[in-house]
Amino acid sequence: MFGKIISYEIDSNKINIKFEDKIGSIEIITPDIINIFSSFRYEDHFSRAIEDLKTIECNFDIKRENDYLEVVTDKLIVKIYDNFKVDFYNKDLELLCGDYRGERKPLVRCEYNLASIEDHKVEESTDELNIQVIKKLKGDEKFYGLGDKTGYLNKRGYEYEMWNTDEPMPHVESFKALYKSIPFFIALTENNTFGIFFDNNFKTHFDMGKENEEYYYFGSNDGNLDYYFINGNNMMDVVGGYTYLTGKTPLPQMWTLGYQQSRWSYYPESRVKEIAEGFRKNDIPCDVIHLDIDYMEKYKVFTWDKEKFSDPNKFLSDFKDDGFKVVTIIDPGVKKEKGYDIYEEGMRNRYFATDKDGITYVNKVWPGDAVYPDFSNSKARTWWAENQKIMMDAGVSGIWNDMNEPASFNGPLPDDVQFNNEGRGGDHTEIHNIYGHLMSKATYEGIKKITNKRPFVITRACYAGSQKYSTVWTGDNQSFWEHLRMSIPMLCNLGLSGFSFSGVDVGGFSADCTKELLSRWVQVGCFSTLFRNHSSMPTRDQEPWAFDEQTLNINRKYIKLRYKLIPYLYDTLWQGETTGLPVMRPLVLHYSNDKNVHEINDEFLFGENILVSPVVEQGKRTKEVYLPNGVWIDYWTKEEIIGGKSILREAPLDLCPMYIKKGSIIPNYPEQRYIGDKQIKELTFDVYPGEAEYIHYVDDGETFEYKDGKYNLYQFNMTENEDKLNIEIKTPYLEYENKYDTFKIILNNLDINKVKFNNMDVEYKENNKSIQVIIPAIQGILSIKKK
Ligand code: MIG
Repeated sequence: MFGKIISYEIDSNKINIKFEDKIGSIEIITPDIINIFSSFRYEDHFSRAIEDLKTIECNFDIKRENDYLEVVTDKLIVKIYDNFKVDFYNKDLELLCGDYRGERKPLVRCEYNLASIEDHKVEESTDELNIQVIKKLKGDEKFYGLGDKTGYLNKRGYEYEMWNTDEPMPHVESFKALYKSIPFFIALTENNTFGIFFDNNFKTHFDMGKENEEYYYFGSNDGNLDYYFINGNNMMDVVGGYTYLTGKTPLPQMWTLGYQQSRWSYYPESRVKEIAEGFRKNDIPCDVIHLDIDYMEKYKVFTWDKEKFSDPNKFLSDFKDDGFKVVTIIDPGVKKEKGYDIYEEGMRNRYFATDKDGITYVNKVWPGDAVYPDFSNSKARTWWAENQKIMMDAGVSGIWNDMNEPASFNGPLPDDVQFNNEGRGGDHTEIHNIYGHLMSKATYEGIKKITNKRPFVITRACYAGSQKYSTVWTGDNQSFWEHLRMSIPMLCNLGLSGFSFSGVDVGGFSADCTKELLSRWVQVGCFSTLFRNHSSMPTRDQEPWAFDEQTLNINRKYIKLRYKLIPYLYDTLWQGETTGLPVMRPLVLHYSNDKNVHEINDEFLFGENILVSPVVEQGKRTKEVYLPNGVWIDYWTKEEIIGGKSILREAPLDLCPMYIKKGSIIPNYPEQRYIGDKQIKELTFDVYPGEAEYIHYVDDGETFEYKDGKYNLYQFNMTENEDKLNIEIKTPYLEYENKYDTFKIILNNLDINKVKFNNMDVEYKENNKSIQVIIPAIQGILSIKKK
């Protein structure tokens, strides 16, 4: 397609290469990130994922060899051959990622009679694509990422499509597409790791070595050839590189980390209050109740059904005083109804998508005949952003965007539905995968401007980069054990794809939950950033108290554990704003040198220090737990276990196996009914002696003032030897007015003689296997003499 290399020219960080038949370019974004580009539709990237391509000025050399061009950065050697074949090497001349030179060899299937096999169809291979990059498989590659795809953690051997899909059938591992399109994956080989981000928002295909053992490929029939090779010393670097391009999950308001209760739908007002009372009565912390589509008048967005909620402002403000926030759902579909202001305004200003003749396009969703806001029109986005004021003024605290694949009841939107496409014009094939992305961006920007607080937006459909604007959930799962099991690899892969703030419907959306399933689900849900129990309209109740006393107790135990861990979670999110690392992490992210963890699907890390190995099978009361190298402490018994092996852990129904890495400092909150219930003047640190560095971060938990420096940092440095444990506490930065008075330090598994803080003896309490000391929250050295 490209032909032979003719010549090249350097244009700052970019090298434009003239091939016989086409121009290609390679751009050095950073010494580790290289962009490969050729225009098939647009001259520019026209990226929706990367809003600010931060190209770093860096040194590179280029020379022409016999049959290739060689580009050398501080980290990589890139060789470009005829036909725009590209090979990436590290500085040791090891091939990291090479283009495959042969033709694709589609799968050979045995011949079959179409009629007889109708019910047993297998997927046909994807034909040759206009834009297609075929990469060599070296051997043992594992692939991770790709967003919310079903199945297991490692995507090797499967094929996927990026086409945002609302699929009402139970999600199973053969699905090629779901609600989200994140065309990014990480490859892990014996010695190396790298990532590839194919920034193309048309329908794209990814074959991770299914068609053939010799190669994997990705491609599309439209858009540009535009991908980034992201190098890294380890998987963490690669996630860092990918989020350097597409953005990091920003720090949310702290209350969004509390427990959230939802159902389709809680109404009227009295029912919502009854649910809230249920939490108080049963001594279960809760921060948010969600209102699903029935709060609206005839499903008209930005309206209230006054029969169900007679005075939303009063209701929401009283509710807030009681410590409950309300999040309301907003779908994109705007009811086609004369006199409905949102519809009329949108029509007047031509804010809706049209058919190819310019007539407003109509399909059916919840309100009946509905029109689709054109979020690819910046004016329509501003209008949508301003509409958020209606909800914010009423006292709503967050917005939940659903149905934005976009979904439709009258068959899919035709390909030729027309959009503004930022003034360039474009059809549904181009906008489909970014519709949810642009909707959540508009929602985020509106809420930010109106409230000046960190917006809480939840979206179902999205594209790469939406993590900057929105939290995500994995859509309509079912109350199946299989879906509890699958939630772990799905959330882990979403995390590797940049989405740190994500979750699934705890208890399952469709189908009826059981008490055992809910008991186990809450043990996983309490470790996902978005912790929301949600269920579909006709299903049986699944609030924490909907079953028996035991189920209630288990819910209480894990929801309280979650609230205890909020400062640790918040610290992890704060760090993630710099590193891009997610909260829920597959073990392979930190322990990729240990082959045993490459395919662990039923275990994960919550931040770096807590390993969670939940039970995800009915009836199981033991769990095989793999502990990677190092020493791990059983959270419940404080038993120390040497890692690098599997153990069998007793796991009665109320116990989720959890392990803390030796050398951990974990901040804990006291019990609260909701976040902000108490002014926290004493912070507890749950310490697992060893070597550790930890930074605890504090800000107002709501606004953007932290960006102007209004925050506090408490830094801990722990060192240990035979007879001493030292914790050096520093306060390198204290610019936020609310400061702690004291720290309560819990030292686990220590037999001690004496505790001193800044050389003064301090009293300590012994409690079981732990020691407790309370010290002022100031700089100093806590030194503990062991027995
Ligand atoms: O067609 O608003 O995934 O969470 O409860 C169903 C009703 C529409 C799908 C969402 C689900 C929500 C439901 N919605």
